[in-house]
Amino acid sequence: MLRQIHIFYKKERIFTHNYALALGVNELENVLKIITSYMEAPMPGKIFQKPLSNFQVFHQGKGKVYYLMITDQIDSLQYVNKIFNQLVKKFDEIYPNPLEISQENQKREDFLQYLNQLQKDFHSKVAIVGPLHAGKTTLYNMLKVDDTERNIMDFAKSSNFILDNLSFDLWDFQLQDNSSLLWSKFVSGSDLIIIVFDISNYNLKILEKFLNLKRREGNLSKLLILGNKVDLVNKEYLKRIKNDLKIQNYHLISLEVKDSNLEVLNLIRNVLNLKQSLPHNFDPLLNKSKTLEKEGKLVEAVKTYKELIEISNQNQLFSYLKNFENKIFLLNKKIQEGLELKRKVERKKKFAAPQQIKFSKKVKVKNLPGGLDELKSSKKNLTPLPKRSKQKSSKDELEISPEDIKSNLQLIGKRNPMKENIEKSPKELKTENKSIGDPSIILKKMIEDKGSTLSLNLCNLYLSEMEQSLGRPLEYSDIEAAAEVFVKQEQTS
Ligand SMILES: Nc1nc2c(ncn2[C@@H]2O[C@H](COP(=O)(O)OP(=O)(O)OP(=O)(O)O)[C@@H](O)[C@H]2O)c(=O)[nH]1
Ligand SMILES: [Mg+2]
Repeated sequence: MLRQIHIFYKKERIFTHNYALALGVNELENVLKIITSYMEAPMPGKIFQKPLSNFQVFHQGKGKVYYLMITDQIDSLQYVNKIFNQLVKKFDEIYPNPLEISQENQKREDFLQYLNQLQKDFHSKVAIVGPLHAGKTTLYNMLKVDDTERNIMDFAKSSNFILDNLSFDLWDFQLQDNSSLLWSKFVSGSDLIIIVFDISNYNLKILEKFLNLKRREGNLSKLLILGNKVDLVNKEYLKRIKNDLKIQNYHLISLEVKDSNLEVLNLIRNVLNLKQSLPHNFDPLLNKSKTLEKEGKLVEAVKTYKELIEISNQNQLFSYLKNFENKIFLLNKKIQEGLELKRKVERKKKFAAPQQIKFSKKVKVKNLPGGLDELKSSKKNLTPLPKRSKQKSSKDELEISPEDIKSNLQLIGKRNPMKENIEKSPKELKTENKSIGDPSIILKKMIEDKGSTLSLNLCNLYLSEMEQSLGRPLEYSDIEAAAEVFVKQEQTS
C-alpha cells in the first residue's frame, strides 16, 4: 500500500503527504543520504527502487524536483510505475513553480484531492481467507461499502472498504472448497490477509493449509487471524484448546455481536500500521503555546512547542513539525535578543539622572488639522505645550555638548497627548538633535536612520516601559540599544 509521498525541490523537502505511518524524520534523513547522488543527477523518466527493512522507497527526479514514494514491501516496481508517473505528471502540470505548493490555496486542495484518488487507484488489497463456514462473508458484509461490489471472474467478489480515509479492495472467496487451487490467485498481491476460522469447530489440518497459503503466496503481506464465534464457547474450552491450536497472535471475536466491527477496524488499523488519531492533549497544547506566546511568556511557549514536536514526531506529522520548529527558532531568537538588551542596559552604570531638558531653539507648532479653528471659534484657549518643549535663546546653551544636556526623563509617559499632532520644521529638528532633547524623538530618529519607522507615541511608550523595567532613568546608550533591538526584531518578525 501507498504510505507516503515526499517531494523535494533543489534537495529541500517542500511537501509530504502521509497516507499511513512509514518513515519518521530520522529515517527519512537516512534514506536521503542513500539517494543523494540520484538527486544530484536525476535520470528523467526512470524510477529507482530501494528496499528498506519494513518498506520500500521508489524515487524519481525531473528537473530540480525529486519525488519519493514509500510503499509496503509487497508492491512491485511494475505495479508502482503507473501511479508514480501519474504523480509526476500531475505535479508538473499544477505547479510550474514547485515552491507554490507551500501555499494554502485551491490549487493545493485540488492536488490533495488528486493524491486521494491516486491512493484509491493503487488498489490496496485485503483478502479474507479461511475454512468453510468460518464467517468470512459475515466479515466481508460488515466492512464493504454498499453498491461497490464486482465479480472477480467466478471465484471471488470484491468491494471497496474505507478505513481512516484510505480505500482498499476487499475480497471474498465464493467457492465452497477449502482445497481450491484458486486460493493462490485469490491471495496474491494482498496487503493484508485476514484468516477467519471458527474457534468452536475447527480442523487443525485445514487451518494449517491456510497458514501455509499465507506463507507461500503472501509472505510479504500482513496477517490478521480471527478466531470467530467465540460466543459459542466458554472459558474452560478456550483454556483447553490453547495448546492444541499452536497459533499465536490470533484474536477471539464474535462477528455477529453488535459493535464487533469497531474491534475489527481497530485490529486492521494496528496490523496495517495506519495513522493513529492525534492524542487528546494535542489541541489543548497547541492553544496553550499560542496563548503563552501572546502573553510574552516565551520560555514556556518554547517548552510547549517542544512537547508538540515530540507528538508530531511520533505521529509523523511532517507539516506540523516544520511549523513548530520554525516557531521555536523565532522564539529563541527573541529570547536571546531580550537577554542581550538586558545585559546591555545593566552594563550602563555611570549615569547621572537628568533633571531638565534644555532646547536650543523655539519649537513651532502647526495647527491641529481643523481642530484649531474650531477651538478658536469657540473661543477656547489651547492648552499650552509642556514647558520642556520651549527653548532658551542664550548662545551658551546653543553650544552645550550632548553630555551636558539634562532632560527630564521622568516626564516620559506623562506627556500631553496633543504632542503627537505637533510637527517641527526640519531645521528645528536638526538643531534639537544636536542637543539631545526629547528621548522619544531621538529614538524615532535612530530607528529611521536604521531604515525603519516607529510613531512618536510608540517611541514614548517603548521608552517608558524600558525605564520602568530598569527602575532608573534612561541614558543615551539605553536609547541606542532600544533602537537597535526594535529594528532587529522588526526585521526578523
Ligand atoms: N454464533 C455465531 N455465528 C456466526 C458468527 N459469525 C458468523 N456466523 C454464522 O456462521 C455461518 C457462516 O457464516 P459465513 O459468513 O457465511 O461464513 P463463510 O466463511 O463465508 O462461509 P462459506 O463462504 O460458505 O465458506 C452463518 O450462518 C453465520 O450466521 C458468530 O460470530 N457467531
Ligand atoms: Mg462465504
